[in-house]
Amino acid sequence: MCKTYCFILTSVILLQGKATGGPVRMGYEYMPEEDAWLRLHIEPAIWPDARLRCHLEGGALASPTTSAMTKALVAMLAANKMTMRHAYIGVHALLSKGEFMSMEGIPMGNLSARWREGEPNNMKNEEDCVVLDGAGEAIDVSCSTPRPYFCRKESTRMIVNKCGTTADGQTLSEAGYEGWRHNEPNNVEKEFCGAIDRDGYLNNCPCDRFALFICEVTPK
Ligand SMILES: [Ca+2]
Ligand SMILES: [Ca+2]
Repeated sequence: MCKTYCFILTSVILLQGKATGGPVRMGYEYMPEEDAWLRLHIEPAIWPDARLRCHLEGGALASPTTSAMTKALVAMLAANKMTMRHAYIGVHALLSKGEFMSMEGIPMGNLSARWREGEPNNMKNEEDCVVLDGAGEAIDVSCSTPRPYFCRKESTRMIVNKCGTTADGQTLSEAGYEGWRHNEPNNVEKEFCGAIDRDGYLNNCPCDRFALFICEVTPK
């Protein structure tokens, strides 16, 4: 039974549901055809910032890699009444002018989405990023105009926790350390994530607070 807090020691993002479907916080929707999670960020950002934001969420800018992906991205625009608008995808030509590829390095020609008629036209010689429109067509655009954007997270990167456990599912006691700061966990403002203060004491805090973070890698 969860107490008044949920603790995730190594994750700054709290996710709910199972990796195979349930609702996930932060606006991600599960896509069974790809076994991946997608999110349409409505708040506009320039392409580099959109890329960074997806990365900070543990994913990458999404690209229409398959027809199912294209369909899903178009459906997300429609669900947000944005069929007449565009959103950034991961396709760009920032590494080599005119050679558009996805974040995964897949050339545009091997992706599912097709260029809108007349595109890419590289207007003013500054269109190195790509948006998807409500019809599922791609348009090259300037990277420096704020626009909505799509993020994708792989299912295997979703960490599902029980309340009061680390990212590995251990209780703090099992993990070997539960040195809370005096009067913590206090859950003063929906503090569902865990942090460690500079002096080594644990503290619960809101999951949307910007903070340094530590990753743990298991040697292969
Ligand atoms: Ca264009
Ligand atoms: Ca606290």
